[in-house]
Amino acid sequence: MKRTLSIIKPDGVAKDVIGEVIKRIESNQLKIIAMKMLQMTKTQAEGFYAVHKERPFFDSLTDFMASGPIVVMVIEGKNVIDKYRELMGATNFEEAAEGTIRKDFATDIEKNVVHGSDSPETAAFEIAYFFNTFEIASR
Ligand code: IDP
Ligand code: MG
Repeated sequence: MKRTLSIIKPDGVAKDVIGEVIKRIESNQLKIIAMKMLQMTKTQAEGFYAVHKERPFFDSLTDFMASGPIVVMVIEGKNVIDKYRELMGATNFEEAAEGTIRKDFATDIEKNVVHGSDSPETAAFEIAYFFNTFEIASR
């Protein structure tokens, strides 16, 4: 699998860093092959983050993810899953490396600007959660 799902979360959209995130993707040899803006319902956010349903932050996280518009993208490239997670930085922005998206724009462990799939299996599930095959370009 050389595709991953990226989300610019509601805080990232509110902070007007959509262009910044896209610039970092495109300037690191990764290609956007699908993209749209939408707002999830609470139920859709719960389905997306179902793997975290036992976590103490699940209710708050899914409220947050449904709180405003998000930008979802499919990104393609060599080693894209690891590469995009490297561009994002650690979950906790305080631990994120210099120059990463979360280090530069996040202000909260929950509201951390971006999401990226963490394995080929989750990428397949997460891409199909938002896009059908006709919505994904081949470039
Ligand atoms: P990831 O987004 O870096 O893969 P995960 O552990 O998969 O991190 O957690 C999913 C999302 O849940 C995080 O991006 C963040 O928004 C939120 N989250 C993770 N850990 C915490 C926490 O300890 N408190 C509050 N929110 C958290
Ligand atoms: Mg994760």
